Amino acid sequence: MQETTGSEAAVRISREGEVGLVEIDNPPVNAASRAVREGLVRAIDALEADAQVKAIALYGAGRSFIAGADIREFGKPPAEPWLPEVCNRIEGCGKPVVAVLHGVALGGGLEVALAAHARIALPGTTVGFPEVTLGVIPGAGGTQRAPRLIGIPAAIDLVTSGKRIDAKRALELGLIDRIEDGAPREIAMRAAREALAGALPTRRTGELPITPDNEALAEAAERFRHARPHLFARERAVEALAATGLPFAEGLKRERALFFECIDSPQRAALIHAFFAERAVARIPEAGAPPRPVESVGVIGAGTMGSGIATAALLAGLPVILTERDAEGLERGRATIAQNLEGAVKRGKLTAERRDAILKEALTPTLDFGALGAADLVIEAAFEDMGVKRDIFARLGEVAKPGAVLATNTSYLDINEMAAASGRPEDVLGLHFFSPAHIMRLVEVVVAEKTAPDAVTTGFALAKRLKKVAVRSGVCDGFIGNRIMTHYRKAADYMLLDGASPSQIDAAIEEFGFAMGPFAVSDLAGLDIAWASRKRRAATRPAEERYVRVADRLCEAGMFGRKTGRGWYLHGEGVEGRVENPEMLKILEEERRAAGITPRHFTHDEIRRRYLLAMIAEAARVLEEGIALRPIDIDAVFLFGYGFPRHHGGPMHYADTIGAEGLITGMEELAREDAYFWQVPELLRRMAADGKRFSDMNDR
Ligand code: T1G
Repeated sequence: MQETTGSEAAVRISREGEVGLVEIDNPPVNAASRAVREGLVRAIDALEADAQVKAIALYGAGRSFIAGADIREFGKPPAEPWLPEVCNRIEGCGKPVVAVLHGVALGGGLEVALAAHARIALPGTTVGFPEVTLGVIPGAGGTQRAPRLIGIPAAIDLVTSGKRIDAKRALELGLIDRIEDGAPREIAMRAAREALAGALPTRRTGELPITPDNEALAEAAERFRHARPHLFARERAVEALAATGLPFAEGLKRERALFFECIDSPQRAALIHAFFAERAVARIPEAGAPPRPVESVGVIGAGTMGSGIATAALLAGLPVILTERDAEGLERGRATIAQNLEGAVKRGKLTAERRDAILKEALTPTLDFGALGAADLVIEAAFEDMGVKRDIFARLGEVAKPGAVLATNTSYLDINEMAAASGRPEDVLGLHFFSPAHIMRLVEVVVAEKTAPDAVTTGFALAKRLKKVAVRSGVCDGFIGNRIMTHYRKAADYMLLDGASPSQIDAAIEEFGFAMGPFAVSDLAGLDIAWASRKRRAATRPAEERYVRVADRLCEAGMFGRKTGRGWYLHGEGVEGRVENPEMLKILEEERRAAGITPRHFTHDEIRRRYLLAMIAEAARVLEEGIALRPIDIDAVFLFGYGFPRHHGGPMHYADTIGAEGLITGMEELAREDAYFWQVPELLRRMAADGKRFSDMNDR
């Protein structure tokens, strides 16, 4: 007999002889929505009351068990039944309850499983407590039940890392009792019968004894008190785990209180925003156009970027035709790709056999430009010079097969010019990768005037296949990320000339949560890259724009940073930590004197305020001009391409914590010293007048 419970039939029960089956069906990931929670309670009530039923089994429909609480509900008033109550109801059931896991059982999903009296996982299942990555802690008994099964040290590792582990590791730890292959429903049937026959041991997790380990808890508490970034939720998680020293019911109450402390923290709002940002950016105007099939990729240019892009495509299982102008360059590219793949083997992302097969069969290095005619999509990653790119696109327009998408990896040049040179502008777009291209997740998909909608969705589909986060950008100098970065880097240079030092500015920005400050990043990337941009823009730089020459003079002296051993800092053998380059300090001194500047002190707070205000101001203009679709797209660019700290959610999410009025006041104060640089974007004034936040513009 088939019954449905829960408003959307999110939970269905059925009976097979003495076994009551509970199927959770809430696509796409069986999130524990209110309907699922209500359905689970009704199911347990009904099956416990049914004298015919002697054992119960829970399993998920579709691709997984339960992927966790419904994070769309966070920040809204919690609706009953609460997940911890559902878990207690399952655990308190008078009949054996077995959970069968497949796909994923994460967060609240794993907590439901731990509340069952036994757990079986299909091969390939992954489980974990990702809550801390969302700024919360397991709030449905996970911090109280997991330690009773796997011990406090393993529970600390699992809960505070947010990592996912596979079924084999879960079995070793004791989170699950068995790994069995087959269909979840069949395994559920069999497991329930085995539980009845005593062949599958069952027990209430909450009743298991706990082995105290105050030393491990104290060490973790100390570690996370000083950790960078300082994540509020990780500390609360350790406190919740420590509550296992209380009677179980008390421990649950303590966990719940700590969970709500996290729900109220700004970090939770930011981390959830970052989670949804990664997915929201896929909602583009062209979404209705089916992408063109891409079964092979061509890459023009075997330099660092070309080799990185080729590596990313090869790792995604795509064959790559790699071209260069000369054999030496081509060999260098092939060697770089081999090195990149070796790194993937070392990181456990690839087997050595797969690496060898890729290099032997999937990669085709060639000097024959015509070979690109076989590719469904070609990415140009040649020298950043418009003349070079125009020639390439003119040849590509001839050589590439009809319907092939022609992409450029340029970081700021005008794609419309390349499109025109190709003779088939509807096939041309930008795919702006970030170095190292096989590691950094961001790709800016730059839509030129005549780019066809299905070329855009082909770019998005390729990015997804490469496990990248694609963000749609319009055409302007620097697209979204580099354009905004160029602006806030100026704010850093102004502070440098006015009295701050590179290491002070870097330290202040790293305290905010960036892994590296702007000067350290510049030394790593190479000062010559931005130098080329400044020289290109020199002719059109407005007279009223303040210009700092320190970086140019470092470049003129060949001091490009790490690759030359000297830049803002000294690098190489024997250099301990961050040592400012004395020649840079001398140039800085000369430039200050030439500008008649008496250096003044900057606090870290002021450095952060100026830097972030400049970032937000240019971001608002990028939004106003329609270069970015929504504020959340700008957040995604900075979260996935520029190391913006996730626990601040991105520049626009962070801007909302200040509000339009506060931003305008801050900019107007600074405009007193430099009216040109600190012009207030019109959008901010409209937002202030309308009482709007950036988040109000994310639903477009
Ligand atoms: N709640 C609501 N929606 C979710 C969701 C969730 N937990 N997980 C995914 N989605 C949406 C997602 O936004 C997307 O929607 C669609 O599902 C497909 O997701 C009490 C408090 C499960 C590994 O952190 O890690 O439980 O954009 O594109 O790549 O202690 O989703 O298509 O409209 O990511 O195959 C803990 C988060 C919550 C798991 C699948 N659980 N999700 O990846 O698909 S907190 C998580 C994931 C908690 C308890 C606490 C992944 C996935 P749309 P997708 P995928």
